[in-house]
Amino acid sequence: MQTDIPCTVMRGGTSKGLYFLARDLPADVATRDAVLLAAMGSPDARQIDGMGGAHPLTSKIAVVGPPSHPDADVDYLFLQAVVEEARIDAGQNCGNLLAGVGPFAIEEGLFAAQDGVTDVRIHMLNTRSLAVVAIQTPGGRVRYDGEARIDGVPGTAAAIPIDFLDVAGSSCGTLLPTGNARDVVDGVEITAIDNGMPVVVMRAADFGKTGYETPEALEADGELKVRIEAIRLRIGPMMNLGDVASKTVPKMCLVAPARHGGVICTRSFIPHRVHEAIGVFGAVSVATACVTPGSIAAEVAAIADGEAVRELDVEHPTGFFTVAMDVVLVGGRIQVRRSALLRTARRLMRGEVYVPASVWGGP
Ligand code: NQM
Repeated sequence: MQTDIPCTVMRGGTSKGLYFLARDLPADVATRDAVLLAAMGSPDARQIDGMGGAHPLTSKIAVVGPPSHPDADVDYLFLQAVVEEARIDAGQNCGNLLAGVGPFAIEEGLFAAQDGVTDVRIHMLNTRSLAVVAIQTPGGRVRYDGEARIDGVPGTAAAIPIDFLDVAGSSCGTLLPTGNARDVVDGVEITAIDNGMPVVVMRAADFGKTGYETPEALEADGELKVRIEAIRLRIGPMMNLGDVASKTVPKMCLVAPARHGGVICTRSFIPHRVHEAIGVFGAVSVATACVTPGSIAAEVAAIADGEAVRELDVEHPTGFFTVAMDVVLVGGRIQVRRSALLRTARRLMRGEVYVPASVWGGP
């Protein structure tokens, strides 16, 4: 016997995942997680018995429901189905799946679209923060095709601009969680920062790397991974994240001087696989580090000071990620007023996902 659960598969930015209405999943968290593991096929390196794509970026879940925040139109909970462990992680946000939340909410009748462009205010439950996404809705219907191109996704699609209002320190409590723009861990200078995603920025050169290696080459370097993981385990508690041994944060980012006209070049460990691009909030946090006086990223990026609003092109293995930042310096400390960026998304499939009735018998 199997239980069928309404489900939509969407590409959100450079990720792909299953989108559910909160009401279609079990309310009990342990049962919900068992259902989601079964739906994804975790734990298994190939996720062969489920919908997961055998990579963290294609083993993601969005749970969307009515708003629990007075300024929001919908709630969004991001859940990472860990590929090779029987674990659903709610400890991070995902700005890529976020891009699909507006279209999904409209398609599912959670939020009414208007003719033209519909702004959807999304309450991101993982970080208790707000995003505003602008969805193209000619005639009140979601439009997916368009001219916007994002690196890491073939072709073009309708632009989904995203504005973040209050993500600084949303996971760690404050933008610079150690209180410093620079710390030394295991003899390596690092910058720990959280502007929507806890990220540790480190010079690639300090690990004997150029920072321009392919993700595959970095993933194959066992010695490098051991050094980076040791730093992650040490810095995690200093970033107010507690023991991070079995958490997906902080992300570890090697940086090097930009090579293609951007401000900085990145290779992101998320935290064990290496990203083919860079996460949305990961890019926002690195871009913020670039304008934070005294940080490792600011030193490597070497951009001019003084402008309050600017667009920063963060280079990654498959292109650029452009982040618009509105920041001010107050008493030598940085304050983020707003960050914005562009994503696209596409509805790929809608139907029912089946899980064994022994996992959940249904509502
Ligand atoms: O940083 C990858 C991704 C992400 C998360 C990761 C994300 C983000 O590319 O906002 O989007 O760092 O786990 O989807």
